[in-house]
Amino acid sequence: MKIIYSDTHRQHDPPYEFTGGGMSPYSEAPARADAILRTLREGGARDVEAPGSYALDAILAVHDAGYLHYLEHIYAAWVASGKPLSGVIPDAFAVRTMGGRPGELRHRDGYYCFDAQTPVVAGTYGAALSSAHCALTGADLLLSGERAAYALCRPPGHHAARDLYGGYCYMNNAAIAAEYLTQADKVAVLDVDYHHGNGTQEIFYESDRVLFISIHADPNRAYPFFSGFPEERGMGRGRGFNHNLPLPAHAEEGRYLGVLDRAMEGIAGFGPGFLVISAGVDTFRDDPLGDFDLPLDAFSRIGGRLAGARLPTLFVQEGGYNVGMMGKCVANLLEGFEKT
Ligand code: SP5
Ligand code: ZN
Repeated sequence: MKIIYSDTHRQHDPPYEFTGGGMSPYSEAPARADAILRTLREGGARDVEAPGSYALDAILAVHDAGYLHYLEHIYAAWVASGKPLSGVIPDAFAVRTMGGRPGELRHRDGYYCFDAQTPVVAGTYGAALSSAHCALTGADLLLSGERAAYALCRPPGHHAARDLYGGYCYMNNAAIAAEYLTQADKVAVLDVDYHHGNGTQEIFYESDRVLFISIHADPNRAYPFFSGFPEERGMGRGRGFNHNLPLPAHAEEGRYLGVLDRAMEGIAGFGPGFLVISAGVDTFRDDPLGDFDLPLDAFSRIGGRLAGARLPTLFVQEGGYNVGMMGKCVANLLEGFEKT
């Protein structure tokens, strides 16, 4: 299958994240995408293409205009007010009833952000835009009749909501691609990243054109903590079109595949024309951020299950933090799909 990739991701390279009460090296590093591409090439992949160019409209169908303006300009405003070059990390957040919005851009950090682990640096906006373009290019490949495509997106996207960033995500690549595909037919988004895809859930919460199903670590113990519970089923026309399937710590392959089978039944019942996979591989047993127990070869079997839907399928890269092994996880996932 075709791989869509751009080097532009490298310009998003924050030195630190604020997690666990202090600064540590940024987990969502450029080496992740480099490792995936290298492994896929070593496995014989030759179809690597650059993303096409798109008008901002395709992104504005999912994200708020003021939000995109903020992402583009906040770093310069932050540095101009004497703050550190290492990146924008807000220290006051617009939570719950605090919905007011300061007039000046430089005071708006924390209005569009929900955690302290997702810095904005000079290259963030360009990299996030290019990442979204990779997903859109993959969507266009499906529209032109390809059975599947893999968008090697970095930064990832599934935590980003209409006007909120966090969880290393700024633009919701999978949601942007899914929304774009709805011009042709209904779309199912299946999120298999270890973390709940809170952003994708929020974006399609009131939609009956996009079904969202997420299999993830129970938010009672895992990030993003405030979203991803089974009671969240959608609203209005979207009621019944959002499904959260949380799993306990140390979840093993048998249990995982059982839940995946339920998700695939839900997708078949919905009858979409396209399947978008938020493909995180932080479910791997040796991932530094996860606590599931999936061995490497589980990813081929997961890929096989996904292929069973017999739908044009777009894989969008999300998380995965074991730089030494994540390329193999992705290669197995895609091979398992292609062999089925
Ligand atoms: C896309 C995605 O997988 N986002 C995940 C965000 C979860 N962040 C939790 C971070 C806490 C662990 N920090 C470890 C620091 C080691 N450098
Ligand atoms: Zn994740």
